Amino acid sequence: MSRLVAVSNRVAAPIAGKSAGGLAVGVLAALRERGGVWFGWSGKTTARDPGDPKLKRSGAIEFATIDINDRDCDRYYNGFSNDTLWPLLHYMLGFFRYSRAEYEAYRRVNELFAQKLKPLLRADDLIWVHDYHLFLLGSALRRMNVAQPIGFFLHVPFPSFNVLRTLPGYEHLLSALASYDVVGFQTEGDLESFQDCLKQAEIGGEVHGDGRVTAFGRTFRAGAFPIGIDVDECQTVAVANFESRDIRRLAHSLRGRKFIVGVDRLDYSKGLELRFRAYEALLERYPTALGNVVFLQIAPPTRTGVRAYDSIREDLERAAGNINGRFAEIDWVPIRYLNRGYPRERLMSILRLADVGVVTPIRDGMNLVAKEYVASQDPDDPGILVLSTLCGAARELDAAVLVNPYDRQTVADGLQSAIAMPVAERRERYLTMIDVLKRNDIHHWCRRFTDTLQDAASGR
Ligand code: ADQ
Repeated sequence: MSRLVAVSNRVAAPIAGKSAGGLAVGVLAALRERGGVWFGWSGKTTARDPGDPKLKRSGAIEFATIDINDRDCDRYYNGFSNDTLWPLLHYMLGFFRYSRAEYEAYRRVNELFAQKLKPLLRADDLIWVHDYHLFLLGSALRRMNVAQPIGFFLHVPFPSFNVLRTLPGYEHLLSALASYDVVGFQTEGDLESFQDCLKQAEIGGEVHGDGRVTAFGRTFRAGAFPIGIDVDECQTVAVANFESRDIRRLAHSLRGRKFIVGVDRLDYSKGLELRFRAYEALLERYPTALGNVVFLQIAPPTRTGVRAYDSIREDLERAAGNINGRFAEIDWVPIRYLNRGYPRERLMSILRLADVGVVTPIRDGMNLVAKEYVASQDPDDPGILVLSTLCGAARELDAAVLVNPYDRQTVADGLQSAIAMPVAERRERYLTMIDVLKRNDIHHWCRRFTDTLQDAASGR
């Protein structure tokens, strides 16, 4: 079997007690299954030439990391990746900002990744590039005569042409994607948006019926590969920690009240303030909820230093303070808002304890927390997922209570129906969803993508 070389912006060696983002959870699971190399940024910057990658082995995985030049790092990461591409790809043009200098830094960092990765490669490697920070890596590697199969997976949504063309030079991104052998998206909808962009007159691409597309003089595969989770691991971890002191303390503090949980990175795409306001609407509309429901939101800060992220924390603290000030009683606080990460084991048990999991992003490629919430439930007495229609997970988890996150009344009604749902209906919905999750788990996702890549490359 070929060696798998995964490449992403950051490399996340598993550290007990530290939270990993969605991409890291997926890449780690893929590499644990078949071993290989994970290459990416160390998180450090340097004023000198970054030198050779630092190598560190942990079990079957070799971690290879490089530093990035001081002058490019902020423009590449905070700038073009997170202030330009992230809002663009999430259809949130109100946050979109563009600077030519930041794009140039992004291009240079993609080149640097290619230069430092090339010497580590073996002839039979499969290279799997992850996410929007590295759109240009495939074309940079091809210019350096790297001939191994290279695939690209986008963890976030792919927008429609009318949104994409907001970006000056969007054609460069599309043409860079044509250097890969396989380009993967989270949903059929994202794939269709991509195909539609290629078919525009100014691009002149062609979509063949068999999963291949031709554009910029190359024919390659483009497909939907919805990311899954490790269902068994999730269940095992959730059960194993359920009797821990922390979880017992949390359960005791609820005093039999209904328990709603939300777990997200602190990001404007996750719709957290709208969610707080929807919970406020629940307390306004359903007097039985007063004193009888507790909402716990766990949201560790990310991307501190990116302008748009600095204000979210304050907005949320204000909203939580408002709602608690308005409704709290001497022995009941309606919202518990925790602004920090949690060890994965504890998190899965918290999800298991919750009667309702609320996942209401205003745009999300997939959303693994939605899947983890379902997987961590007790099959005999499962909780219910209230899920945004605007995330990739809603395609597979259509037995959840689906809501439009912009409509606070609908979300409030959805929360109430989840709280009041009889156990027979909860079990039925759980069985439908767990079946979907097991059929498309993380191992299936990884195998499907790497098999497609291997296959595309042999037909090349
Ligand atoms: P993210 O935007 O990071 O991922 P998500 O898919 O929900 O979002 O994954 C978050 C992961 O981090 C989950 O596994 C969750 O358990 C973990 N996590 C979140 N908050 C945590 C906390 N407080 N403590 C510990 N762990 C925490 C990106 C895309 C998504 C896509 C994934 C995977 O934005 O749309 O689903 O990649 O492709």
